[in-house]
Amino acid sequence: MALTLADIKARPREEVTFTIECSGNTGLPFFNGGIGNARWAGTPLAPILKEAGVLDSGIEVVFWGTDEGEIKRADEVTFKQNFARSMSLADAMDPKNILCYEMNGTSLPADNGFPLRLIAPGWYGIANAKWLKRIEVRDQRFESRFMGRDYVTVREEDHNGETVWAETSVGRARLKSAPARVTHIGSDYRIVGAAWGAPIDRVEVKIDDGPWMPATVDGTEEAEFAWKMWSLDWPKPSAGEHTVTSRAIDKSGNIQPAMSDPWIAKKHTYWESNGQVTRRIQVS
Ligand SMILES: Nc1nc2c(c(=O)[nH]1)N[C@H]1C(S)=C(S)[C@@H](COP(=O)(O)O)O[C@H]1N2
Ligand SMILES: [Mo]
Repeated sequence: MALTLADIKARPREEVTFTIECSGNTGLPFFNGGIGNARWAGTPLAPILKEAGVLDSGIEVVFWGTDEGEIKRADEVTFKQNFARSMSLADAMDPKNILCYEMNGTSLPADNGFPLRLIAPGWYGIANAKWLKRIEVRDQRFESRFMGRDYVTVREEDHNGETVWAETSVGRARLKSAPARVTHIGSDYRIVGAAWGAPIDRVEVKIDDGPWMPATVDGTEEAEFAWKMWSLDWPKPSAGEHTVTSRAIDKSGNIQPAMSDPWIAKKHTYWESNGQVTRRIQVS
């Protein structure tokens, strides 16, 4: 099935506000800004797959981008390949996935995937393939640099006392928050930040080694996949360096893990890092 951009734009339109986080956004000082929120518009993917006629043997959907690079595998096999990411057929058929041609009310910018990208709400950045040129259904699990070599999380897991090392392809977004900035008017300081990755119940903030304090979470934005902004007043901090750490708690009661939590500490690659983010603040 071949579709022009005009064909795709003529199909039913769907919008979603979705915060995309790069799975490499560690929260460590060298990379903590790899995230952004936008209003994306496009047409649902599932009806197109259905119209194309997926065979019973189809299990995996591959999204190919126009960007390409040289691949050199550990076994020395070398070749040129376009960017490619895949999803199981069940994940791809999620009615929330859209083939997106608009960002914040304007044509998708070149950097963000013009003419067309996948928007897969609830997934880390890498799943949201940009510059799409082909979508195909295959009857085998698909491996590529961006499925099976890069964007692979290596985690040491405890299974009833036995250590199991698991290598998994980066998947769905995880519960996370971060302090974004500290503002002040005179001596009245305020910490503002964001929380995302799961339905947010509340956010708590710790200054230096003090107790966790409840932040005020902005209740106006009800979009399921959009980050929530939060703030905490910080009256009259003493001069000098302080640390500010936040943790999000989701509606099921899960708490964003500390960096020392085994979930983070026993993860040996930097992908999918949803540990608590600590920022350093200089008050003068
Ligand atoms: N074709 C293609 N799609 C891609 C990528 C890429 O390199 N090529 N990078 C991915 C990664 S790692 C991220 S974090 C997001 C970034 O999306 P943005 O540029 O709209 O923020 O795009 C994803 N889609
Ligand atoms: Mo990324």
